[in-house]
Amino acid sequence: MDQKIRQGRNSTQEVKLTEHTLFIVKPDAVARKLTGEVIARFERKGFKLLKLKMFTFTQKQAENFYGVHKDKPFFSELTSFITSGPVVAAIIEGNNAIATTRIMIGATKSFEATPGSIRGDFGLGFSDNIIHASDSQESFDHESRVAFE
Ligand code: FUP
Repeated sequence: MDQKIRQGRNSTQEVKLTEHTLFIVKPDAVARKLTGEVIARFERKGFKLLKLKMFTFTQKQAENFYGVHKDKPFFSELTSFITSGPVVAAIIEGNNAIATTRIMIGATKSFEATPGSIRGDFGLGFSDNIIHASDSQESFDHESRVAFE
């Protein structure tokens, strides 16, 4: 369900109420015992945790999960990193979940991510950048299917 919010005299903003998104605490963050810190940020923000799962990606699952990047030069680095240890996947619910979560995680390169964001506060890596989050409804549908299959 969407709701229009007035922003001044002539503009409105669409807010997607009870939208869902997926985030994955990556192997670097699980190994550094940051899982609780990361999940807590989403709970404190007001999101509702709907599903939580700890698992280790198989190579096949990783290639499927990151299918959009299959022709990129960094694809094998990406899949070898995400399969390197356990991850924690979560599905959360809340207003504008996809866009808000992307703001909360920060820029892809952790060393450029704004302090206050998750990557900005906890990491310096690129592949090893603490957290993944879906960037669209389409990627949420695909990624949540792979992670919770
Ligand atoms: P993000 O959505 O912020 O996780 O970033 P992308 O979907 O653009 O990239 C997916 C993952 O690939 C990122 F976590 C980082 C990694 N990556 C590299 O390792 N090298 C690159 O050149 C680009 C991305």
